[in-house]
Amino acid sequence: MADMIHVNQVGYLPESEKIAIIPFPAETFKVIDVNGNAVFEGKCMKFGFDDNSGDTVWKADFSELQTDGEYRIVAGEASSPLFKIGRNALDKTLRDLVRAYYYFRCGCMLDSQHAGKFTHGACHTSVASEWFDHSVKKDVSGGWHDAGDYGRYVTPGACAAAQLLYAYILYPNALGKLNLNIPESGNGMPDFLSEVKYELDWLMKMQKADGSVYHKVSTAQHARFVMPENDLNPLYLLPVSSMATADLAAVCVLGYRVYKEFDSEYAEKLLDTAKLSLEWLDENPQFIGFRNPEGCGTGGYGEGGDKDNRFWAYSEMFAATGDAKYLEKAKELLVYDFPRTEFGIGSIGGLGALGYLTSGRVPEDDKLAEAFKSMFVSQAHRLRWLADRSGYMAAMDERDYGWGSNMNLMKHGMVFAVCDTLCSAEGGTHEFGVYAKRQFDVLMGVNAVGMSYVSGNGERAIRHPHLRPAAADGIDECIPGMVSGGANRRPVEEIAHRYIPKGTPPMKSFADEADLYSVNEVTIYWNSPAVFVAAYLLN
Ligand code: 9MR
Ligand code: 9MR
Ligand code: ZN
Repeated sequence: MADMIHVNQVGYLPESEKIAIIPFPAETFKVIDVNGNAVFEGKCMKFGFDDNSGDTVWKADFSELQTDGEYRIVAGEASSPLFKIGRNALDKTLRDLVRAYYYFRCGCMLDSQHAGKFTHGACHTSVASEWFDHSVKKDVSGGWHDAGDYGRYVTPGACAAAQLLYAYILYPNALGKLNLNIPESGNGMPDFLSEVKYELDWLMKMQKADGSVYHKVSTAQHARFVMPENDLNPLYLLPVSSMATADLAAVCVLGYRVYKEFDSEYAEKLLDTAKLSLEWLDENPQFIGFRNPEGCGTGGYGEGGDKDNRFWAYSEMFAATGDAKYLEKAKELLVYDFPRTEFGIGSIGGLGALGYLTSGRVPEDDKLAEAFKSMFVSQAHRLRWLADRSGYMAAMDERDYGWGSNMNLMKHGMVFAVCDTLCSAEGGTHEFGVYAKRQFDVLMGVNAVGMSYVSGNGERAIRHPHLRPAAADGIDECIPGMVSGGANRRPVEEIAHRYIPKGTPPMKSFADEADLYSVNEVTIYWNSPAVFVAAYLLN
């Protein structure tokens, strides 16, 4: 990549910090406008060797340039992709990231009025049967496909919906007025919430009469690369897990908090659904994990325990109702040592902490609230340390570059954003805001492969994600707004070494190849933390 200069390929807000990364020796750089005129010149600062990329890099700081326009950075013979500076520079990206959920919709047709050229027929509408007893059948149509595959799994779905709802709670200015051009547009509810509702409606269908929740619905094996309406294999409901049950309760009661302002009847339905699942959890304190039964090869999403899931559910229930008994239950779970600052699938204690902190029921100087805040702040300190020693300003250590590394990147961005938004009483935490922005810059092109990891956004954006409709639709252009999993130092596909030779540094272990699902798949829970960070930046 010695000929490349790395920038956020969509752009920068005018007052924001702006730093290009140059992976070759350069003393000076210029910013040129679309006519080739230099509008800014500066000196490059040597950073030195960056472990995770293997690059020796120089920084080009052009933060002073605040004039609206479209530019490139040039140094020596090399130039960067085109990017914008302006109030609206990130607007399309935020909208695309959210509109991606419309493209993930299952159970309905995507028509050209809303989907443009990326239409498809209604999919996965048949009734599903229980895996171990085919005579038990249920309509569980709807929701979002999980990812590049067509499975619909409760825990990742709840996690994505919750991250989106928290983005809305904390950054309503950025999200509340988005015009998404979805079938529900103009119905009186913010489009953003209509889209999330589409998933909540499905999640509620996954609940059984006794309150427990099926772990997932999918075909027995992943479909071939066909359009969703052509995936006609039978659908199965896989056994209940306590994680799915707790996550469903948590996200429904969180939904109650958000939707009651717009649709009280719907909000009550969410609350009742959550209560039923919580009662089941009370009566079933044992961990019920999940493993694919023999013959089922779709996403597993097993977890080693459910204390974080249960904590999240009780914390949300307290936040919504103020009932002290739920707070007691949540506190009892804090004797277990699950992480309190994690927002992603598999470890979601941080969502419980957010529930408590945003409940509006926390007295001044409350010990528990202070404890949560100081955990976020110390996590942010650790992440800042990582970012400061990264040539690309990425708050990532070597191990973070695994399957779905861009989720880690954006989760870390969320920690910085949450510190800035909720923990400022701690003093001095506003300094973390710029680190949230830097993680977003990394996603959008300030990385060692010089790619924007969001399809349709940036001159060198991913174009070939592992995404069945994108592969099967025969359209050259990629569905926009999809976040790639990103660099993975241990890709699992046998053919991966053809694209990513052994010994490639972690941050460079990427190829924009549809075959590489452990590198370049897209998922609903990799988009959601990116929506959160983008909404933070635009609020
Ligand atoms: O497309 C599937 C993707 O969503 C999963 O993340 C991945 C791992 O479970 O599996 C993909 O499906 C592959 C299957 O496991 C094996 N045959 C090839 C399939 C498509 O590449
Ligand atoms: O995102 C999941 C990743 O963390 C795991 O390492 C991987 C293997 O279990 O599975 C990923 O989840 C995939 C799921 O199984 C099926 N849908 C696509 C998901 C992303 O690749
Ligand atoms: Zn479908």
